[in-house]
Amino acid sequence: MTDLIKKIKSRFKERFNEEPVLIQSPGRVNLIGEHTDYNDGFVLPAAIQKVILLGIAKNGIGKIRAYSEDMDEAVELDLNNLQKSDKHWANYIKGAVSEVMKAGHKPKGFDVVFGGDIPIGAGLSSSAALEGAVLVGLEKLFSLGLDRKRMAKIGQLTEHNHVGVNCGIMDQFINLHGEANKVLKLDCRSLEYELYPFIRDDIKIVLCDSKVSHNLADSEYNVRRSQCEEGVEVMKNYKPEIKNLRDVDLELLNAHKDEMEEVVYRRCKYVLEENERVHAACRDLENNDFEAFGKRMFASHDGLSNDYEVSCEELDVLVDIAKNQPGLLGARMMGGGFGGCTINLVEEQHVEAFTDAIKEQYKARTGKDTEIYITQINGGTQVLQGDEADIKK
Ligand code: GAF
Repeated sequence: MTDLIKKIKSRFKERFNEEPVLIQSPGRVNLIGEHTDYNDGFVLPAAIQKVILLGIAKNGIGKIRAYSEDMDEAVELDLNNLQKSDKHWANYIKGAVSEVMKAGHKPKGFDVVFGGDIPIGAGLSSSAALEGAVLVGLEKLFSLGLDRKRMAKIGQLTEHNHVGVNCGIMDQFINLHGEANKVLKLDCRSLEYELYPFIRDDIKIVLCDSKVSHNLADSEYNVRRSQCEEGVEVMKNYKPEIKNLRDVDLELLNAHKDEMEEVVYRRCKYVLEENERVHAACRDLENNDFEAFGKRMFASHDGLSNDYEVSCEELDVLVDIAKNQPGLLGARMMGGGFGGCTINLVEEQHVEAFTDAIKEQYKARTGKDTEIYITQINGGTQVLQGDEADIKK
């Protein structure tokens, strides 16, 4: 981390001749509760130690000048005429600023340099990390009066209006509200949340990166969302007060199963079951019952693969290999799907053998290499001050 801080500071000095404010912004994992957030359901994510570090300072020239350390690319945007950038990453910055302005705030020109170690396209939410870092940075520089919930909503609007993914609020919310050693159960309707300690030193969170990212991901994501809405439309005919799947139970869904396409039924059924799994998994955490927790992760994966159909061969293979390893408590695909990582709970003494087995067997079965990340749960986005910069990781 100290190296990253030095790198961002010296790049900032070199490009803009300034001392920036430094923001540390994490990636995320989700223990359970997938594709439930945009149905006003429940999720159980945590912020992790993989981070983006962003340096930011006012520039007084009415422009956004941004430089990505990892891409080695720079952009310059006019604050009074924010155009879509041909650099994909710049649209997260441009989008966040546009949404802040749309909400009536008036940020001024600023410079940004950022880089980090959240793998891109691995489903660890590097995009929400960039949005969170920019928003916390803008608040720090211009005192706009944005609280963290508001920032999470603005991050989500950035995805909807400037990236084209109709995502839920999980990624942006956990990025801004995560706490070290705790998972966060979020009610995606009320945005109320509870934190659950996750401090078993003998159990590690191991991420296996499939290293694939199928380009179906964004389009199919939006299709899933519409299918859930289609199911809701049917049930609204019987209970007009229903707003979305949050207001539906299995009994009602099953009663009207024949009035919707079979695929729509399966999508809705998965979401209702997954919400129940989140509640049950939190009870498992309270009881320190990681075996039960792990079983729910497998059930979640089955639902995502068979009913929600957002897995892919590589993710299924990773879960299948994991299932047979000693010390494995639970495994599932994580995030939007169609690639990215699986999340695995592994007993510490077995982590090394687990890692070796996954690497070897994944290669043998898919011809591909995997990368394994052993993560720890960290705090949400924060401004680093002075020496703090060195002790936060
Ligand atoms: C992606 C989205 F951005 C989240 O909002 C969430 O829907 C997730 O996929 C699936 O649970 O990360």
